[in-house]
Amino acid sequence: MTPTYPPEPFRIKVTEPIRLIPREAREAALKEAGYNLFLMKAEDIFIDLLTDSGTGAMSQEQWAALMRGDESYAGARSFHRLKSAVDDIFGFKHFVPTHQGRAAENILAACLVKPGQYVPSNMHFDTTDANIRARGGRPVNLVIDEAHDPGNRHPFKGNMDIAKLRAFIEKVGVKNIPLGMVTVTNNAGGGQPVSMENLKAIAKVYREYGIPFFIDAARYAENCYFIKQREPGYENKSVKEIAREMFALADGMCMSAKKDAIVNIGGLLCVNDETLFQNVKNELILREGFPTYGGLAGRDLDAMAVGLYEGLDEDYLAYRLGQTAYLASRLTEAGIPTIQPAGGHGVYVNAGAVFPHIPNYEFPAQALAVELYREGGIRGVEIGSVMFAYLDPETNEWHYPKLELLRLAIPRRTYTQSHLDYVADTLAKIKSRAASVRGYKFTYAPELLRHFTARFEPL
Ligand code: PM9
Repeated sequence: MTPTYPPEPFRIKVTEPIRLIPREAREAALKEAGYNLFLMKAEDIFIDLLTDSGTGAMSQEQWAALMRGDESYAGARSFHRLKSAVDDIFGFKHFVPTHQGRAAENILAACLVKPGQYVPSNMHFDTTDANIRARGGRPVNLVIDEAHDPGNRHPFKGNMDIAKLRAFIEKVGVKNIPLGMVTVTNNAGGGQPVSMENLKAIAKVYREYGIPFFIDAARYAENCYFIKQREPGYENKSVKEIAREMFALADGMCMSAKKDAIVNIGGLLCVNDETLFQNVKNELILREGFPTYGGLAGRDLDAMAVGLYEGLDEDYLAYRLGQTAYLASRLTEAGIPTIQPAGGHGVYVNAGAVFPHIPNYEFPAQALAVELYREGGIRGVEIGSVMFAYLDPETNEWHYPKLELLRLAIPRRTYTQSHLDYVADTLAKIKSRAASVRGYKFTYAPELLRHFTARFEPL
């Protein structure tokens, strides 16, 4: 039974018009963009579920905070307001702001990763994966097997397989692992949470081997709310207390603030180690900006300071996770297979199962992304072989991800129940003509992060 749609814990004060352009115009727009939805004009999109990153609605308090922005080059009041929030919520010794999450990853990889070294995680997301590869490193995904089974309703499908982690460290040797990570929630694997029990076990293993432990914290607040809902012993703790417990396990974290800090731009890099912090600052100054603004305007720092607290609000989190659960349930009713249970920030349609006749090298999830736009002007994002297949430099063989997914990411505080109903109804229409849909081939693809700029042709 579909859960009740949660009433939004806000009302709408500003609106932004959206429109569905005619079918022929959608067809022409697809062709012009080389069938890559990243290359389309946003004005040609009706409902945009490409990403929940930087696409949410800021609150009245955040807009007010923008006006307080102190644009001093060094030591701005905005920095100190952000520092007070970051220290309070995360509790690391040091931090720098960055312009977004990948900038924090780049700095971390520049400071720690040498060619040939490995960085284990449950699953790295695309930019983390690419930043490690860009330094000659090897990202390694050690998520539990249940993560690859879309129907398995394990409550913490983002967990790392601790036995695999130990075996991996023993196999490649500690000296070849400059840092270990975990992504909360696990975006590449369905927005699934990691339990506190698993986080403690991960921290224990990394500590035992002397490997610095970093959390990719893009959606930490959603992860902590799942812990509160699903993990015994946490039901009476606040999400903020759970977050403090989680970060106390790690040596640092990198975070795209465009997700759970509900800002349009921004990121954070936190560390405990003094020497690493010095190196981080030097790298930051070279690439981003002075350590008290890190590539952002003072007003952005203020919006982030407010958004960090709003992202922890439990009424908001209940509504947010209720919204994704509602969409997932509507799709299940329509017979559309999705990763179960629903993720925190989006619903992941199992495109490989919608189009079983399209092989992974003809990109079934890309085909579904194109159909969703063609049918209803809706933009999702492929999380499958376009994004994650890679050529192994040692064996010269292509490796394909285990699942071909179309992610429908829900921007924060942006769309309503009727928008989500429209998405579910549109997917149901595509399902009824699924057998006639064909795959795609590349006409252009760069080596790293190819999903952003690749072009395709229908087969
Ligand atoms: N995630 C997302 O849509 C935006 C880029 S890909 C369309 O999910 C994690 C877990 C992320 C993430 C971005 C980043 C990078 C790091 N870790 O986009 O650079 O999901 O702020 O963050 C995107 P930035």
